[in-house]
Amino acid sequence: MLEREVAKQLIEQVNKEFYSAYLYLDIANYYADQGLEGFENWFMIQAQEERDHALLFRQYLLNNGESVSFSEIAAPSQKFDSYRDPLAAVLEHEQYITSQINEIYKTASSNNDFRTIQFLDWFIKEQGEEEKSADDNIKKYDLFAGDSKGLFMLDNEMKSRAYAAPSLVL
Ligand code: OFO
Repeated sequence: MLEREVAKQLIEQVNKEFYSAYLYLDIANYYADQGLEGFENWFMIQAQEERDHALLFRQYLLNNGESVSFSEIAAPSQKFDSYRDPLAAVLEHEQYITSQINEIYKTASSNNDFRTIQFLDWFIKEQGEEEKSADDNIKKYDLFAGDSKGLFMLDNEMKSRAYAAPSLVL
């Protein structure tokens, strides 16, 4: 069993990770509507990674004797006015998720919950990578997508992203 506050925050994080998956599927829908299949692919894979994250939090809770119940996942509500808008929204969202994981880390630290700290280490690193890739996407868009040829090439590059299962195994 885990400390109540640690368990509570971990369960909330399951929902936040599923929301991230939902948000990225919504963004994939947007790009699909625009005919940008590479961007769609990139976000379909990102959504899959977020689902993996949710399931890792779920498994960690179960492994520690906690029961998990799911709560409602909010509908993503953003409307996008340009191809760039979702990329900026993603960076902001990932920074928010980083802050949430840091909050769980703080609670685990103040409870001397070294097991949860060790579990969260993977997510701390993962968030660093996700913030970087979100920022890279914005930079690439700003550098290369100024005309339709550049956008076409960037879309092709996004198409090459392939799914890889998380390196964390519980
Ligand atoms: Fe789950 O890593 Fe992004 O949000």
